[in-house]
Amino acid sequence: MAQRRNLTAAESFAAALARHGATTVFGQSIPSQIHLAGPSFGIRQVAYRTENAGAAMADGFARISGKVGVVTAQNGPAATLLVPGLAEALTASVPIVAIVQDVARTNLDRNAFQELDHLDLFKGCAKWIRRVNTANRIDDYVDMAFTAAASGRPGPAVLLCPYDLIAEREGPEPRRGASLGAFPLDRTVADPERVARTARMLAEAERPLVVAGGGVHLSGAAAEMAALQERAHLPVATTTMGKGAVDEAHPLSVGPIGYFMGPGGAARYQRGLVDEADVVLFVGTRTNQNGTDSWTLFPNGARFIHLDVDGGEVGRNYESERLVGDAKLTLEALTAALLAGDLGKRRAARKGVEARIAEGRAKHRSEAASLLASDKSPMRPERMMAEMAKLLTPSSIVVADASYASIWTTNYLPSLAAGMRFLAPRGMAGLGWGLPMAMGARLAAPASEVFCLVGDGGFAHVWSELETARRSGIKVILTVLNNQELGYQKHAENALFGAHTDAVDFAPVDHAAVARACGVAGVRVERAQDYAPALREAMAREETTLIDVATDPDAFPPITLFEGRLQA
Ligand SMILES: Cc1ncc(C[n+]2csc(CCOP(=O)(O)OP(=O)(O)O)c2C)c(N)n1
Ligand SMILES: [Mg+2]
Repeated sequence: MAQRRNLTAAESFAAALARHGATTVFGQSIPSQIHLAGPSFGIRQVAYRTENAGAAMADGFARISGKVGVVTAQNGPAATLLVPGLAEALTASVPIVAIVQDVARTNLDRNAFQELDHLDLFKGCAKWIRRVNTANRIDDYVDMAFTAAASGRPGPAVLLCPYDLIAEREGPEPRRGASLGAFPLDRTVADPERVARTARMLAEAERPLVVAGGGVHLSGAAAEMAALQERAHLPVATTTMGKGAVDEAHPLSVGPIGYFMGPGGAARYQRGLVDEADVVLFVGTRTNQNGTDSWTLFPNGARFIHLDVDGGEVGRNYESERLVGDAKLTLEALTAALLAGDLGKRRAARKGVEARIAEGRAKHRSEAASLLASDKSPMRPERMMAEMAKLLTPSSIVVADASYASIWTTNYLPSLAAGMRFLAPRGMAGLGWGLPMAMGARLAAPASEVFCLVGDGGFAHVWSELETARRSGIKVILTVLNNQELGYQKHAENALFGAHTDAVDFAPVDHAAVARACGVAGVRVERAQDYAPALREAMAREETTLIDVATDPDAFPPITLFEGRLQA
């Protein structure tokens, strides 16, 4: 620790970040003095190539570490490139503090170099945006930023730092001592009277269903979700963001539900449980379009209970009994209330529900069997998932980019334990997050094997970060699903309009060669039987490996929109 006397302004900043537990900051040198001061305060800079990717790295780091992600950027054009990543974090409720340099206070509003109204810029994609205007308030503002990011519904906070302020030779004495960098910062439990009432609703229901969203992971509530499932005998489905909330081998796990319950979908034959539910408990989900298959999934006559930390989300799309609070504490209270009451009905129903789920799983397995074992070349993604599934352990982390990659992983890779992590940029479903999010995840969990799957279109947004992985010693096992097209775009156009534009097909790209050019291992896979050995070799390496797999351009994931419109 540096001396606590005579700090420069930049050192005061670094000291405040360190106090909140920041040890890894994603940046590209700027604000330079803060990064120069960082190492004396135990802070490592991981230097991204583009700000887009830096924000996604901070996001992946936060999702896995349970700590607020920190990213820095220069004013103007660099700041604008943070917007996509912060938009994802805002929508997916991931806490990030973005420290953005601003022009010198004396140069405000006189067309200074790369001057931009950052307060306006970030309005649509951050929870909180402020400029620190005097050095002696640095502690106050850094603490406000972390508090905004990590309290309530987590999300991004932006702190603007004038160039001249950071350069001040004399910073303030540190005057705050709290550490606010872990989330959830505050846990509150929902109103006990409502907990008791909703416990009765679940106990007395004919066909109850629980839907676990990403909020379960944000709250660190997987153990409590598993306890509710097992002890109250309740079937649990998950959203894409909630995948991993329960062990999918548990006899009461329904699997992933949403807009991918068409042919081949993992939970296609569980639809009855969803369509016939009379009481639905949502936990930490936005009830968004994809998660509810455009709000078609649950019956009109059902009664809903919605547990969320953000009261504004409760009842947004389904009028609900309100449970506003932290998922972990409130699930614990709900399970206790259920156990204190009469669970006879649930116990009696359990065998039947389990049998129904088992039957649905068996149907899915037989429907998917030939694709899971397909020797076809170019390779079927289902076979890729079958091979990868054999190599996963509960501590593995799977990261998928937007588009088909996140649908293949959600439907065809198993959650092996409550709390296993599957990351995907489902806040915005923006292309390009996969690799940088995986890199952030690996930095947060260096002992976990991180498997990342990306489409060739999405990956093209972030090729440059392969060099970052190499330079910064970050290992991920990256598979590119190289179907040589913007698959989702092309297939959706075909399904909706019967034709596609000329934007959706690519010239061939050798991604393995791109990887080797950046100094990481690159392997090309043309035949199905070569994928598993390539994965195993990648696991044995210390460094990042890119596996470029030639995949079937006509492999359609189980998106319900495609049903009856596209022929495989
Ligand atoms: C930043 C961004 N741009 C455009 C889109 C629209 N979009 C959604 S899926 C998709 C195709 C993605 O292609 P690729 O990454 O190769 O994956 P594939 O569907 O082929 O597996 C596009 C263009 C988006 N989601 N995000
Ligand atoms: Mg593609």
